[in-house]
Amino acid sequence: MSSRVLFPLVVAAGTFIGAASVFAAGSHSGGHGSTTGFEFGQPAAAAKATRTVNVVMKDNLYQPETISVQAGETIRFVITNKGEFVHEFNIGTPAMHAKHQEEMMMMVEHGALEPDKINRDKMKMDMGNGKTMEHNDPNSALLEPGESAEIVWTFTKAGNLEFACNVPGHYDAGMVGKLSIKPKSS
Ligand SMILES: [Cu+2]
Repeated sequence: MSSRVLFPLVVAAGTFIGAASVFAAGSHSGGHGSTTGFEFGQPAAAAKATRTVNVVMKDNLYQPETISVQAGETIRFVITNKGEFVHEFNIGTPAMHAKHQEEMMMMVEHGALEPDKINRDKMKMDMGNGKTMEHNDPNSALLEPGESAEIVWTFTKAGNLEFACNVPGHYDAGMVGKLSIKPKSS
């Protein structure tokens, strides 16, 4: 099945989610808790990176599908969107991704996110509560076709995370990979 069809279908389904309840859950820029409140680590300066991991995004998959790091490592992820649609590389727990998917649905409903285009001006619009839909989470890169970005991240503790694309429909279509953080070797 063509993934070209999937996106509009999912958007139509999303209209059943009341916009008011989505706003109540917090705006996109403020909805993740504080940007420093990640349990599994924090963003770091590029100079601190000890290893580079290249990630290619396509419609709708990642290459590679699994990434393994060690607690204590600082990884420079170089992410490139080689697909025909907007894709995201977002590091988080399954619960974080579920919440982010609601926020992304709101971005679609407000015209900030189209299948192959990010309307960055619309994301900066004040939603009436002093918050915007701006996508500036340090654990995420949201990219149009052909774009690249880097995330430098220090992983502080062992555990299992996912890197995922929370553009509506993509996670469910399988655009999610395993990110395992092994205990620090002593
Ligand atoms: Cu995607």
